[in-house]
Amino acid sequence: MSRVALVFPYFRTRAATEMLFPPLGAATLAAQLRRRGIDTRVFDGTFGTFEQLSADLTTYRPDIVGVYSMVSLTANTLRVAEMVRTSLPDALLVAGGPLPTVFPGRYTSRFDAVFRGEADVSFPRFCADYVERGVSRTRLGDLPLDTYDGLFIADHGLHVDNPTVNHSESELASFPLPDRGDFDHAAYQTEWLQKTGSKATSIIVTLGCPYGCDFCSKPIFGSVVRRRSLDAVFEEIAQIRGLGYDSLWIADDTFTLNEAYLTEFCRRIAGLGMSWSCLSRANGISAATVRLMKESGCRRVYLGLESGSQATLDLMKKQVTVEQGMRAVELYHRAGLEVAAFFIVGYPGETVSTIEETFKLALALPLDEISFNVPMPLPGSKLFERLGAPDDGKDWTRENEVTFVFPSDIDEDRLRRRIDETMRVFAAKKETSTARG
Ligand code: B12
Repeated sequence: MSRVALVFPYFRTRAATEMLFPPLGAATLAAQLRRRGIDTRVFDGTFGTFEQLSADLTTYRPDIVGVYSMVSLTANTLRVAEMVRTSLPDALLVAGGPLPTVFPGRYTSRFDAVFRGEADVSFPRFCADYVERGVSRTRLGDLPLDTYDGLFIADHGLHVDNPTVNHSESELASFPLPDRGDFDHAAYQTEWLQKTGSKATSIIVTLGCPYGCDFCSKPIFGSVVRRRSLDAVFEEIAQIRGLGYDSLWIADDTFTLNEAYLTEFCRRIAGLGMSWSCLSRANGISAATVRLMKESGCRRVYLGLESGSQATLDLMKKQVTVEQGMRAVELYHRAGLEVAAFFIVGYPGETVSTIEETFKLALALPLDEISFNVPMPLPGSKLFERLGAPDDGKDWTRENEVTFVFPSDIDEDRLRRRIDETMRVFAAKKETSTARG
């Protein structure tokens, strides 16, 4: 029997900002592979160690090892690849996920193949063909390589660079639900219960984002928005509830974009005893919809307000105004929802005074949580194209640190001090308002 291993090479760091979710990409691919009758196991490193993962993987003896990667997982990805090469020399090594999608060439010296973009159909079909036809890793040319969407190979004398795909709504509706069977749900739930009092997990309901923010990269889902069938979504939610979760963290880029769809979602989730949170935008939401969100169990909305300076928002190509952001916060707050806001400070082109406008705004609004980041030139973003790769010795692996990975005129120490001060003032303000009840 042939076996496929899917590895999520993340080992929890216990950083204060850490949020733990089972990797949905691996769950999605596992469901598709199992539907094709392929013995598949997901190796989620989150609660274990590299050594444990290596031992478990070697014991499983997979024919194909697929590894998910993104900017913050680069070092771990390469470490897993080296380990597989040594312990399982015949296993086919395949990389996928956001960073391999943007920089497939960086992976070809360690991986036999890379899948770029949405791999729901292409990777499982490739695996099925590989095992059914008895192909080995040095004979990939025996497969119809030009038929797999997003496949990239530059090794063993082969050069394949197939276009990526964004699956249509009807294709998405025909896919199996993500298979969450291999995750340590007890560990995830304990973690969330301790931190927030509820047991949350992530779900993807809509794919894609039509906006073109300067700092954002949309490596997998791209710009074309697709909404999943709500029947499938609610079947998935029933499964999630069956696993013991009582809260959803909707990971969509733009969940609140379509009010009719959102309204129907609210109508169907109301009464399920499931709280939920999502990302929203500063524009395009009515007071009536916000009330419905609250009534249906929405607890918290995350807004990327980014800046208190219109000039900076324009630099970021946010396509919203500072006033729209303020109004959105008020709207959600008045409806009784918690509002969290993300801000970016130190954007290329910013001055000390525009940064101060952001701190001022963050303290003026009725927010429940705030966070400040310095810009991170994500591969695939316009910002990255302008700034290029990070400075030597600096990388993206540190989650949410105030460190510029590109040359900047902004005084990093001063900025860090101002962020700390603002966070302290915010915490004191929140304490006072809680005490007042
Ligand atoms: C949920 C999420 C998180 C969650 C949890 C992640 C988790 N445990 O899975 C949290 C909040 C913790 C998080 C944190 C961060 N995230 Co995040 N996150 C996302 C988000 C919104 C959705 C991911 C998801 O669940 N997708 C749904 C599944 C189904 O899609 P998928 O995983 O991409 O899988 C598909 C393909 O990639 C492919 N695939 C996946 N795995 C594999 C494996 C193989 C072998 C193959 C062949 C194919 C393949 O097939 C799948 C099906 O089509 C994405 C944005 C997005 N829309 O993709 C950003 C995203 C992945 N995050 C990103 C970033 C930068 C971060 C942070 C570094 C941010 C920060 N500054 O702290 C941290 C790093 C945390 C860490 N642990 O390392 C970037 C990555 C950019 C890049 N080029 O690498 C993204 C793309 C957002 C963006 N706009 O740039 N994130």
